[in-house]
Amino acid sequence: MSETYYLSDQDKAFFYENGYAGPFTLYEPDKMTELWEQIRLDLLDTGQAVFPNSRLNYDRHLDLPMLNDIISHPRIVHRISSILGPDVLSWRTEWFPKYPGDEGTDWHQAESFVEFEGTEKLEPTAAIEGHPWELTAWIAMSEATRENGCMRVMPKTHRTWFFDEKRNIVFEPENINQKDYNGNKSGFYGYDYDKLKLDPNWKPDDEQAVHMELKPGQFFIFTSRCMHGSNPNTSESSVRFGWATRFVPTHVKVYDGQASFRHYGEVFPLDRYSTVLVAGEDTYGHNKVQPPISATTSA
Ligand SMILES: O=C(O)CCC(=O)C(=O)O
Ligand SMILES: [Fe+2]
Repeated sequence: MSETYYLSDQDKAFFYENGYAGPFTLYEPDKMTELWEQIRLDLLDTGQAVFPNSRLNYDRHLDLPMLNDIISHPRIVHRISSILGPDVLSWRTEWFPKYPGDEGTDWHQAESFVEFEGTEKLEPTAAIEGHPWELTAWIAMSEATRENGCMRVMPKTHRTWFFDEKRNIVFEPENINQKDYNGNKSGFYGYDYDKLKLDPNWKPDDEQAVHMELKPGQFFIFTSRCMHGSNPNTSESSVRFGWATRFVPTHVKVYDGQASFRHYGEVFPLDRYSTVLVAGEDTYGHNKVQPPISATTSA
């Protein structure tokens, strides 16, 4: 029988208590580093990309088999399924590079991913109170340390909203690397997440933050309701490459009734977009669903 990687009862209890779990290992550092060299090259060819003119490289798992192998890998899917249930869709993947000198990512919370413009990207149709219906596996393609901008999470914050993710705010790329946060630069890739604070005078208690230092090939999972962000990259020359892979159960409607969406000043037409069924089956029929494209790398 092939190996399984479902969360232990202890890991599940930790997740429900804290809003995140991990780190876990997808690939050993040497293997991840080798794969990453190839992935970086593959990313440059946007000929088959679903959003070919986007500098953001969203959803490249839809055209690059190596990335498809990752989002459908049992080491990720089993852990995600342990929380989201047996029927799981990958709905988005997103690159988060942080170069030396780059600001940290503002503390933030999300669930339906309004993302500052327009409306909900995700709408659950069978949500259970207290049970998350979206998860991210954030994978370190290169090492992530406190110095080069690793992610940080605020345990136990997933039960309380500190931000209104449904408020629309303006993309202001000229403000990148400008905002001071406790002596460091912070921002949200051209948005100011502080503008979404429910109480403008509230300040997160940074002392409670958990810093997710990861080796290449490690990942952690979290519900975006759990307040998270990242440190600035204060290193001399170390680039932090993170890949956020996002999942929902099949009962969630993705981009429902939307022909395109806007984000970071770009427009993303959805005519070639599809979710990918990474576990179980889709009995809801809410979304365009495709199976993972062919696997090419070994586990
Ligand atoms: O990588 C980062 O700095 C931010 C990532 C993030 O917020 C996410 O994956 O939801
Ligand atoms: Fe986030």
